[in-house]
Amino acid sequence: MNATFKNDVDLGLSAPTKYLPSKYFYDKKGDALFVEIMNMPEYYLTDAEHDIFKNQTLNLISALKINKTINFDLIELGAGDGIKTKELLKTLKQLGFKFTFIPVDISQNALNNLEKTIKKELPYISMNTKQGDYFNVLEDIKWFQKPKVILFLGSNIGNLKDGKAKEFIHKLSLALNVNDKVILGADLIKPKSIVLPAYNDSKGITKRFNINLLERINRELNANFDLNNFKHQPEYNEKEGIAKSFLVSTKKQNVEIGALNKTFTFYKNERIHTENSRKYNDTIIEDITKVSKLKIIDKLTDSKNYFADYILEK
Ligand code: AVI
Repeated sequence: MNATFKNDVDLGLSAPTKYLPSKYFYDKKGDALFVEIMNMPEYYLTDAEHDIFKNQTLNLISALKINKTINFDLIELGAGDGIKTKELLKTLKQLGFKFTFIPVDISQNALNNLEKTIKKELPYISMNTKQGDYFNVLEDIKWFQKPKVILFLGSNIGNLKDGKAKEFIHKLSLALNVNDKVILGADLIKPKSIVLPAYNDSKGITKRFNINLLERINRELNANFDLNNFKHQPEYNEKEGIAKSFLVSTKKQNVEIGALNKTFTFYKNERIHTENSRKYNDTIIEDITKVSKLKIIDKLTDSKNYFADYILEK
């Protein structure tokens, strides 16, 4: 993991347009900041998807067309804090469905926290956690024998560029058997006045979330980023539908990364692209899924029409 982190940081900061992969946001501090982000008033995504899971649980379950007599695996990719999923787990159990909940996350720390809360609040749920990168985990779940329902919620897909998202959906499809289902959570394209504040909150939590990536490089790769010399700059335009985050160097500066034995120069106003958060409509989701054998069979939206959970079937 550390070797990949080191190589990816080297690649990103050596590129003509500097970037850092957003998957590295999620160390222990980043996980905690992301939980704070999900609870902030500006970050409408969590409430919107929670609205679907809480108020349309039965519709969601019937859209999945699961056979009650057969045991299945409910696999959540990028499990996070599980607040939405708990609504589904509770109702599935009440209705007598038989399943094992398998949350997958890149962060072992996030999985440990989730396991603790599920054991405390829903002790009757059978659960196995799995740590890993989504792409790698798909190779393993391919061999699971039982029918599968995959949860890929929170618009996590939006952090992948469209090409990568297609590759991911294609790989996901290859890991599934006929009749297996996917719930794909997607934040919908909407005006800048709603989207941008979600990535530029008034308390500066998203800024700390971005800056933590530089702190992580300092901590893990023995670097000397001066965190005061970078500012957080998100942007969004509705036509493109992608919220983008940047860290901007406020002056010309050199940064040494000990683990790479290299010095990187940042010019005044030079940007490091840290994240894309794509927003969707039906056409984009159809385009991303059409490369695979997954078909859209249903779509549920929240009461404000901010967010959609697409039900896909192989
Ligand atoms: C995890 N992912 C869907 C979040 C998003 O909205 O792109 C990550 C995030 N970045 C800044 N705020 C939240």
